[in-house]
Amino acid sequence: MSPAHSVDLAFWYILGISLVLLLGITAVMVIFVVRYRRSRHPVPGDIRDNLALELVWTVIPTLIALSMFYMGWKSYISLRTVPEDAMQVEVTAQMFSWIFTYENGRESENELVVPLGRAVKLNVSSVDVVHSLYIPAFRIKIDAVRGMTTYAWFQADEQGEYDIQCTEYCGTGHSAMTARLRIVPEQEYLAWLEAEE
Ligand SMILES: [Cu+2]
Repeated sequence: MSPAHSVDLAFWYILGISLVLLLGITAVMVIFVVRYRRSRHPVPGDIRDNLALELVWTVIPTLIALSMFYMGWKSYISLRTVPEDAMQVEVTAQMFSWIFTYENGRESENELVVPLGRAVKLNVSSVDVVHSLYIPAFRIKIDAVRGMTTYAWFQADEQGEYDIQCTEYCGTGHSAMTARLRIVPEQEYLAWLEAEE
């Protein structure tokens, strides 16, 4: 499963459980308010030392919380595990643009072009302040820090154009620090790679 897919799965799983709990708790609350109102039940029942009840309300929420952790953990692992055959692109952040450097030395500014169907590893750094590389379409977001290299990876199985944004406030030009990601067929990518800028 692709990282983007497993991130989405974790999101929908947690949202689904939240909805079930919201509706369930609200329904039980309304029923209790009506059924056990003071005019009908002036003396409340004593439910202390109900071992079965205590076990149920401890074990079930624990299992639910652990399963949510498991879904998040699995998507995190897939985001951090880069396929061995991934192509590498160096990403350099600066106030206020993105420089992409390819394996053959070609550079492009604010435009990341990658071939369809190949894993792409982005090695991210900064020449000045802290920036953050964000590609929402592929659910990846990683800080760009001077003096260290961080990474993210993705694989596109469809042609398309997507937004890249800086998501760490880095100065007055921060809001304009955007770039485009273009996914093109392999042949078009190779032609682009060899073309002069
Ligand atoms: Cu920035």
